[in-house]
Amino acid sequence: EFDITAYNSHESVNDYLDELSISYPDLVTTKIIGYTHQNRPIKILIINNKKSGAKPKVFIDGGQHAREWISPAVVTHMIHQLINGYYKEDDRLRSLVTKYEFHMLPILNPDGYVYSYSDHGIRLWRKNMNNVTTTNCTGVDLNRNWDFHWAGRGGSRDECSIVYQGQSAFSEKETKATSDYILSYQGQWHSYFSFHSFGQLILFPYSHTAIPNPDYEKHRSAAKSLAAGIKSVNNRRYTVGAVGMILYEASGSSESWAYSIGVPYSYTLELPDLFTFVVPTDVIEPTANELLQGLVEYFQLIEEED
Ligand code: 0X9
Ligand code: ZN
Repeated sequence: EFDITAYNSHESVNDYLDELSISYPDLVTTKIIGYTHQNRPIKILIINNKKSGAKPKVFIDGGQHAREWISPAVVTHMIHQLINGYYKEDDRLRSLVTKYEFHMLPILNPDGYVYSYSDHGIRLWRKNMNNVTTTNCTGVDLNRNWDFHWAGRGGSRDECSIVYQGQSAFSEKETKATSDYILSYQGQWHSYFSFHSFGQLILFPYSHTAIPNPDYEKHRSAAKSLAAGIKSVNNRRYTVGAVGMILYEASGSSESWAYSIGVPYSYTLELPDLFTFVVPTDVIEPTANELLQGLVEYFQLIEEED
């Protein structure tokens, strides 16, 4: 049922992750890090070749926003390629897997994804599916619910808004489970990436203000090599910048929270820009290829600088 070239259901993505862990027990493990409001498992996959000892950890999530299907599809495709590349002795990918430990969460917002994916749902649904109060409006914008400048500019207190921030920081099971997981390895992270769509942007903190963060230059030069690696594959251009400076203020978003708890490099990526959330499936594989080459050059640059 699972098809790596297509948009898959939440269940078949999770089944695929489990199959990988069964096929490659020395390299891959999966873990349920929590359950959603509608009781769906939030599943993460870890790629770790245990032979080479403790490695810097890299976290990649997708699907915070339900309608941005390209994001979970690309995270899943990257999982597929990293594992295959490792066993096929593709030097580029093998060295990534040997040097770094990848924690990949393709669908951070399962309830929203299932609703967007269902014939009975709304394709352009963004939020999760939590009924916070008794009004008829459903859902919290998970990327306004993280505990860093929560309820600042760019979120909303209005439950009916598409950027509703929730009743308190980490009020939502999805953000709580993911942040607890990240905190359980605090100090061990090298990078955090959150994949969204759309806009072809590589965004870094801060997001609550246009004031540059203390690591602005580091973040910018690493982002530039990520963009250069991406561009080298299909000539697709990503714009690089701090969220609050080049996009709009979005307080309570994940990449600035990750930076605030000590993840040295933290980014939100807006994937290819076709001016819609409904992206043809033939964009999945090239996007994953581009991002992997981007990561190769990104890690190279950081290794050289350190
Ligand atoms: O508004 C968002 O959450 C993201 N854009 S999207 O169209 N995918 O919804 C941008 C988030 C960028 N990061 C921060 N603002 N921190
Ligand atoms: Zn998004």
